[in-house]
Amino acid sequence: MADMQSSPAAVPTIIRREDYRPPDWLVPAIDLDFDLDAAATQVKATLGVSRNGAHDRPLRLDGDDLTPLRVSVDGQILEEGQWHLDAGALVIPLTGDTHQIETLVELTPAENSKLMGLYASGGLLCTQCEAEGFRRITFFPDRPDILSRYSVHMTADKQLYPVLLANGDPVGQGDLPGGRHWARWTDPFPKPCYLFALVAGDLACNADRFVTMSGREVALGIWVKEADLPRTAHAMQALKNSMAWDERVYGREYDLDVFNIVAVADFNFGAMENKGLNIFNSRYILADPDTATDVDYDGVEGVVAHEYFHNWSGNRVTCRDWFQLSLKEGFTVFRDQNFSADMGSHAVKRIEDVRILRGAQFQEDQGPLAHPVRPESYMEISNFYTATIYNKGAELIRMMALMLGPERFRAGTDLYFERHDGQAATCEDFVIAMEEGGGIDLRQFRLWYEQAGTPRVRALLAYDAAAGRATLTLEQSVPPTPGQADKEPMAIPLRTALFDPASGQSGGDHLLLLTEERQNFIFEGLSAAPILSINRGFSAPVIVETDRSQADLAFLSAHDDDPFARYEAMQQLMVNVLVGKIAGQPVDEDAVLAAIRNTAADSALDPAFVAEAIRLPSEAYLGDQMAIVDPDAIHAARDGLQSRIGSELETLWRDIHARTKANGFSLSAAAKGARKLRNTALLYLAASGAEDGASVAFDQFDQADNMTERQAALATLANGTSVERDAALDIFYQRYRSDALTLDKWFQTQAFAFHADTVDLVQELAHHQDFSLGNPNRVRSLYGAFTGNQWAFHHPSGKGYRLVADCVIALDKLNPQTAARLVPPLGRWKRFDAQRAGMMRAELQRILAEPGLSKDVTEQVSKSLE
Ligand code: B3K
Ligand code: ZN
Repeated sequence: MADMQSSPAAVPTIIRREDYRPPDWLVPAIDLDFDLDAAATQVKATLGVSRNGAHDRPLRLDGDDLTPLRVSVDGQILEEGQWHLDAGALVIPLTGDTHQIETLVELTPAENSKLMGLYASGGLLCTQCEAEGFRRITFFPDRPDILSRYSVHMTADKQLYPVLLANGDPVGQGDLPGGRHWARWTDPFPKPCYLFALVAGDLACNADRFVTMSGREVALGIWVKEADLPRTAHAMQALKNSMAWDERVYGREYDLDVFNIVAVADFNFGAMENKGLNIFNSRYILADPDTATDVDYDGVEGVVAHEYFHNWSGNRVTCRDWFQLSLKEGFTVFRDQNFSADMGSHAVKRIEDVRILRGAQFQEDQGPLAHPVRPESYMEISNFYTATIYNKGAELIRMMALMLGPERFRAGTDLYFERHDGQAATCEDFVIAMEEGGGIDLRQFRLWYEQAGTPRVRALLAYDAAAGRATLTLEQSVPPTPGQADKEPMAIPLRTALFDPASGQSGGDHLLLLTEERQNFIFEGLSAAPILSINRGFSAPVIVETDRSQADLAFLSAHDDDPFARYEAMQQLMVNVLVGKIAGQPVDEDAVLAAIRNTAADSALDPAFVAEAIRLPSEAYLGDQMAIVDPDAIHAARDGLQSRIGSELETLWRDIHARTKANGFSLSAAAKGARKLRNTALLYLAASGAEDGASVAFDQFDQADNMTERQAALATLANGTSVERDAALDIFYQRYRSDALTLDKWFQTQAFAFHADTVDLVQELAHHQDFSLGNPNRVRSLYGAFTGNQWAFHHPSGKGYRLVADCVIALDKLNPQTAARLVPPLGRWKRFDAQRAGMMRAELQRILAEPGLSKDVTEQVSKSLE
């Protein structure tokens, strides 16, 4: 493998979990000195290193794209020949057990288009190190089980970079000759290098304070461009709520004197939990009613909480190696999901989270990139920040929490934090803490970390009238996934209830634990054949198949007292009709119409829940229910049903639309729910074919005092071909062309549109003067949205595939991490007809043939072709 590595066309090395061994050298302390400048930044690093155990291996410091300008050991400058570079890493033979190593390198932040390491964004200098970006800043053993104390000194031009921030607490600052200044920050908590951060720039601060449960005062700062300050209030409130919530729910208190957040415009993902200095994609900080939708507001709240919660689940207790990524990510997603549920509606939050899980993770689990929550190998770790690690990982924690109950789960997390504080831990450590702290045997449950693929559970209910007994037979199977042909049965917790059709009542909730391939569960004392409600609250991330009739589903959609199960019954009712229609079977659309009418008319229900329940399943979700996805047939069937729902219930939609019109903007749950329902009513009204559909949508667009209603109206218009469509798109563009985050919505809305010409329009937009591959948000708003538009992306001409492959090839040269994220939609070729599959494969092959392809894209494409 070693000689292959040195050749540029080499197959990238595969890293395996089983190869983990403790580090040869530790770095208890590091001192960094940055002479900052966008064109040339010098970084001097002084590492105190100590030999870990008895061995004679040299010190190996990872480096990516770095040239050592000077290397010294214990104050002695080394000659070339006393060190060497191996695959970018600096290798230094050392004789003693402890040494001081000093290196000097020069970086060019302004040219760093990968946005990993130190880079320039909109006049700022900032860093991103997770997972392996620190090696692009300085030579260092870049692995999460090396924990060091950091002291960071920065000098910079005072006018260009008046604010200098880093991890931990500020300990000094001052002016220097030549218009420069300096600052020093130290972080008392040992941390892995992926949590290192610095920011330099001309920033304004929304400053606030939080008093912790033990009475310590923490200075909070959200740093943005001066003009964006008015858009930071929601993020600040979310931060304070998160800090209080983590104290109340997990007993976790913040530990430094300051907590800073910086918003940057160019960022590869949502945000980053660097110790004491979170760096955010500005889309998860900035919000005001004119530019942010309710979904954006919730996104800000959820991501601020997520990054804050990492201070304990991720920073104080970190990961031993990157195979353990879900240890911090799954747990932290679970924590942020519950926080958001507590801040709003538990029912609606669960529905939204399951929609995301099914939309992203179930698809991943069915395809060539399926991997376990704790993977066994990778080429490029950046490709493993997936829905499986994050969202399925969160479901694993949720199942453990459900089986343990709140008190025992808390005892488990207390033990976990206490035992592993200051350590780099494993997923296994977490499970052991649950077992010991909570008192539960999780031996079989561990399979959830090991086996990829979404389990299927078949549930059949038989009723014996004479005995008054129902027998529920559950059968499970876990499909084969790459590298895992045969699977063991899993431990699957299924919340279940049986409903009496006459009274509409259930006999209560049962937590059934399915552990065998096939198992019977008996229910006694039933006077009539019951109706099955299963996987209530989506208690396990599985696909449940039942033989429930449409009448049973209609009953549950009206009576189930678990809101998720009620929503699910409604969705299943719609899925059955649409999938049946596509297969040419006779179907009862009227049952769907009746269920929608009843749900929409039930004034006891939360409007936000109603909006979720009456919405048709997405085209992608319908595709997931079919052996071979037929995008055109799915679109036609769904569109047809939507129009019928629109026209037959037109009066209802007009009533809802009129009565949900608010008098002034508010972010209350009631106001958000009303907007959600109003937008759904508008969608159906427009789908009805009513002559005034486009003008009602245009009026909403024009009169709205908030982005939630404005964007929904624009999206509704974008699906059609009216003159109002063009007018609204033009007005929106003119109004927001200089506001990048809002202009993203203009691109995204068009790429999402159900419009016969979407693929051509996306091609045109890729050449728009405001489109740029340099900004990941802009790329996602156009190409990311487009690949999520099943009907358009899978245009029978194959134009959509070519467009995305062209983008992957061009973007890979600038930003491989973001380019690799566009590959999975092409990798799903096995799910489509032979013609589409052939064109998708051809595009993957075209990408793979590109010379100089990154490790990121190579891994995703080559796995997708297998
Ligand atoms: N931990 C970061 C994600 C880093 C992604 C690196 N490719 C944000 C988060 O999950 O909180
Ligand atoms: Zn995270």
